[in-house]
Amino acid sequence: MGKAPRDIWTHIASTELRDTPIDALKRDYGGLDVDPVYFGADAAIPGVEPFTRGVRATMYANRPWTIRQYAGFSTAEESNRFYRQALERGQKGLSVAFDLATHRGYDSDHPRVVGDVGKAGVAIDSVEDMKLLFDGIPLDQMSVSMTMNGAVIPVLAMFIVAAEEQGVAPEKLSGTIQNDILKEFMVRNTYIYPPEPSMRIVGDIIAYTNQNMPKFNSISISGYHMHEAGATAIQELAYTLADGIDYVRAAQDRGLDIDAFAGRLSFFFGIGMNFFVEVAKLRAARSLWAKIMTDLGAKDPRSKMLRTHCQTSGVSLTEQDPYNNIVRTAYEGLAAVLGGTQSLHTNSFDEAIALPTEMSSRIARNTQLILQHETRITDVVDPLGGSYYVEALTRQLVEKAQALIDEVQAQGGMTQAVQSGEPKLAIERAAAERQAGIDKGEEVIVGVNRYRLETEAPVETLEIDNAKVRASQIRRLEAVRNRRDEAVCRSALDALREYAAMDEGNLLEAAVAAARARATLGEISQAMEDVFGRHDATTRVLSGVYAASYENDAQYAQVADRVATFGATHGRAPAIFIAKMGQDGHDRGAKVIATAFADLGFAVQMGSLFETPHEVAAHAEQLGVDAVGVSSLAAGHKTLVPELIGALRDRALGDVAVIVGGVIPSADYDFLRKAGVAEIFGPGTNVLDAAFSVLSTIEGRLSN
Ligand code: SCD
Repeated sequence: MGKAPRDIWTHIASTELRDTPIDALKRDYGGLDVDPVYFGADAAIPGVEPFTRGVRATMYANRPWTIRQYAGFSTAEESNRFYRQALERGQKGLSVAFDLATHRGYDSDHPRVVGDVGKAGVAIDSVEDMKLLFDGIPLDQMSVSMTMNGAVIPVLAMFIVAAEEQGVAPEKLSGTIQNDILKEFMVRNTYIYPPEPSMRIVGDIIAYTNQNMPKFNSISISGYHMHEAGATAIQELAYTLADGIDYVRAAQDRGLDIDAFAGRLSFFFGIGMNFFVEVAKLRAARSLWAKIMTDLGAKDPRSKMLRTHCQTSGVSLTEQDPYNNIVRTAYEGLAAVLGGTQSLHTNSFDEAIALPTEMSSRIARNTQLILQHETRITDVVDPLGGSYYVEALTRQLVEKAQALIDEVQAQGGMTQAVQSGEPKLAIERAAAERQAGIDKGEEVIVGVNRYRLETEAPVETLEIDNAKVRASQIRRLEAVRNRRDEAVCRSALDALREYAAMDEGNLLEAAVAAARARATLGEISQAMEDVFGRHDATTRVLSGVYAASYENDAQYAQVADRVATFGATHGRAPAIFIAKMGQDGHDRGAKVIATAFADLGFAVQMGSLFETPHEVAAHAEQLGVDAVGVSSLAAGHKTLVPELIGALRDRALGDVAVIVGGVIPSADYDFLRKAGVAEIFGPGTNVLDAAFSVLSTIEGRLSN
């Protein structure tokens, strides 16, 4: 006879609890006796492989999840102030958001990033910025997550040097670096180099942290961005775990022992509104990963634990009736916790509109504090374990995600699949189908396609003075460049370039030396770009998905008819160029619009990511379009859109209608209209309505 589940659990729980007796976890709810764990007949035990019920035996009964709010804006000083206040008010771990210039490896003085500096995250150009970011925050005590993938080498190097100059050795550092490049090629788009050298970088980081930073999680294998791009739960699970398989193989290929590094691989999932599916998704992820790691040769149970961070879903937030977002986030946060997350970010309610304010950040943080302190859900481990529904959903997700993982493996793994573009297209197809379902009212979004308010009260939003941030960054960059020993800095950069070219040596190790010598983020990135080149992705637009979802729909037919009439009158289809400007790589909305408009009969061309306003104007001229549709989700619109309109006018294209969509605070509408924008579409816009209105604008301009 094997040991009873409770005995096995008690044994592991005692280790986790150290000196605390297990009975200390028992609760009395006004005469109701509550144990820290309950068992069914299936013998599934929390803290035991395959960890479906959680990676720890005692879970939150012993230690709650880490409240880790993702934040960072404008300058290092401002972000530091914000972090310190958040930590005083109950936050437990840090999570740094960098601006898009930093993500893409550009210093703040680079001409391509004029609209991006300090927006949507903090600008980091050198070790001096990194030191200011963590000023007064002891890095041997605080675990720090950094969401960085493209410029991961200079950022991690600067973090290591900033800690060193605080007197903290690398082995004392705890935290996580995202370092997940495969999903960047698929959905998030902050890559710099082509896939192959990018995978080498991932491997170098795993090897370096394995050697020097034993408490640091070398990667955060992320499904969140797939979720946000519109992936189904099955796709998010399968592609994320398949990415994980490739990272493990990449590390094994360089001779690392799986049990030496696997315990520091971590994950990151998105949590949306489909409550029980999200709970089951995390349970399924753990059980799938345990099996995958066993198959890859792991022996140590710690190597098989899928430890994860979660973030509530940004795309589930609405611009309309935005206080509803507080409720949505609370339910999503609850799902993440019932699913057994290790760390959590809850979104601020105004994130569909602008950057979070102090007030909205406080509510977001308090949402977790209330879950931890008031609801008592931390008292019992995996309280949904044994629910017929949740267990059945978990099993189904395991099966279906496994089938998709097998499909990817049969094609040679995720690095191959990413280069073929298939997973990206599959996710885009799912996103377009979902959008059509919302537009048709089949999926109800309260305050958007049902119960909509007649007038929306304005919400206070935070605005970053981007020009001011850029000016101050440029001053600091100049000071760093003036003060450093140029020869030492050059030779460190040369060594890094050589490591890149020879395909040997550890790039992070070389970058640490360069960061110490005060080489800037842009210079360190450029040294590798000199060898690897910069990746230029081809943009593909799906067709037919929207049309198929709208078969026999009267409104769809009406808009398509009007587009056809336009064609008959003008001898050509209405032509629109969909543009993404600056370093904003969020292209889900742009892709959905491109697909839908093309299906409706528009002639749609989509630009590459990361274009400058002048490049977009040049395309518009070349293609002879009637309209340029700008999609902006990273707050660069007030700089980039007027520049585009100016560039169009310079080319005598003042008649081309400029249309803006995305995350645009309503307070900016007037500014944009005065600058010459014809129409603005916020989140939650019905795509058919948008198409109708764009067509009317184009017709209006042509008849003038
Ligand atoms: C935990 N511990 C326990 C325990 N629970 N010990 C005993 N009993 C229990 N019940 C121990 C753990 O073993 C660990 O110690 C320590 O407590 C900390 O717990 P943890 O569970 O490891 O928690 P944490 O340190 O917070 O780490 C969580 C992750 C980590 C592993 C998930 O990778 C992480 O923090 N990730 C965050 C990633 C993130 O913030 N990403 C933001 C992305 P040991 O370590 O000694 O074992 C934002 C983003 O991309 C937004 C979108 C965008 O920008 O596009």
